[in-house]
Amino acid sequence: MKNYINGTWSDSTTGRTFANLNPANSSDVIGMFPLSSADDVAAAVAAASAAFRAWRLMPAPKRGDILRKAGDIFTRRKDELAAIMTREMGKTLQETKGDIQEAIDTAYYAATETRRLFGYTAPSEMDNKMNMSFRMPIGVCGIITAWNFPIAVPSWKILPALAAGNTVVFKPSDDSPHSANIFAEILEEAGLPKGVFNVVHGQAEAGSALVEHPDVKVIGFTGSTATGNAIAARCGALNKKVSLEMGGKNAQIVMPDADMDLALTGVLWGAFGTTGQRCTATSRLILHTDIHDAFVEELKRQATAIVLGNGLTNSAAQVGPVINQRQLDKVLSYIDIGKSEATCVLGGERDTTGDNANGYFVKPTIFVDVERTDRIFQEEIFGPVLSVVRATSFEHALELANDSAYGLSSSIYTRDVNAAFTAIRDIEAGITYINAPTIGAEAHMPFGGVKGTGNGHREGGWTVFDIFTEWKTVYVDFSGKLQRAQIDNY
Ligand code: UN1
Repeated sequence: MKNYINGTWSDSTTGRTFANLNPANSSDVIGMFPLSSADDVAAAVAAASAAFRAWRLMPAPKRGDILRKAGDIFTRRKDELAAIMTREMGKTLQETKGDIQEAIDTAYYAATETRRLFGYTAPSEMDNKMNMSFRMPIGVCGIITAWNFPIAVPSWKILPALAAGNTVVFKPSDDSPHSANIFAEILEEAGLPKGVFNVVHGQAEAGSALVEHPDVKVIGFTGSTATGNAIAARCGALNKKVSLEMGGKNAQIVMPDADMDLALTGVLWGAFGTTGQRCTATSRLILHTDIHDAFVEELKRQATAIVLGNGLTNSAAQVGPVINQRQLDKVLSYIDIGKSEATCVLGGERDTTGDNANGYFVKPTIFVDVERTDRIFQEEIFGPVLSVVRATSFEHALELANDSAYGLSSSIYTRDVNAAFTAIRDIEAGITYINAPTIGAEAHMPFGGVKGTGNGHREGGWTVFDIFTEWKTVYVDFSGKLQRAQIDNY
């Protein structure tokens, strides 16, 4: 399988490749992909720079027509692409279909926004003069993303970037390269001109070449906090715009007046859906002391019944594997840390039974008696591991929720309207759910987090255009004479 540069499928000039493995069965090799170098990145950036000249001038609603068509093709290829995605990154078919639906929603939303992309007008302080402003495309955007949402998360960045008139070089995760190639096929079939969208596969070498390239004007990144911060430091030095979407340590609070069954289904989905591998996953559960013991008992009972398995071959599977050996090692080492810090009441080990023997499966794991200073309370694990803490009051619950370096998503289950609104106001997170789990963001709403999660940008919704456009301010003076601002009018 190949890179996609200037509308052509090509190997890396290095001739080197990497293997894409099925995490549910590591002996299943999906394909070899190019391990690209700075030269390959440069070829893609050259194509994107050349394509920008015409693409930026195409009327925005015409660009929107292509994106709408891409949405139609994603819809047509949804089942086929879901199977490809499940095979390469492990979540169940139901979830991979949801991932693609998020891209479909984004495509239609971005297409519609091409008829809006509103600017502002404002009165001038002078006679016979008008002031207005327009959103302008920036140029070549470098997009670097993770594997846990191989289509949805790239779509949040790529489709609005294209809608606004930019061109794109996409460096997908080396754990989900096949999905990225389908993304390219779909945009090509939708009629995107050559060079407007390019895919360069690889690892850190390709990613950093993209960040460093002088003709790449914006970087949109989703991934680990360590990598994101390193990218931001380089972008700072190079004076490049950068949008970061990084880690989370999201908390669900359950108050004694909550609907307990609802709160249970919420945490089961939030903590163990996508094998806990969402940046929005529920990794901390804050239980009010009055309901703590009963809730933990019922949670344990229901989590025990979760079926782990290969989403392609086991139709009963509810939770898939973690993504690769490295992540398996990381999750298991956090479980060891957890066992030294707190009490493991469920799971706490790898699952190698039956068909899961060759996959990276980890049993849903729950720790109780977790303290706020524990590493499993503070650090992002990105696996099916839930840390439960006890809160003695509502105020204490909020304090625990906010005791985090991250601030992406959050949730509270309560029937008390005052508590709900106080939580909306006081939880330090980009997203707060009331009586719903920490996962489930919709494509047309701003998505992102505060504190260590991001750098002030929001993908999704109308806010994504703040990342992928620059403002042009225009003054039209029709007075026929020199009018000196701030001088002649006062
Ligand atoms: C991510 O984990 O990077 O809200 C994105 C959600 C999904 C998106 C998650 N719609 O959980």
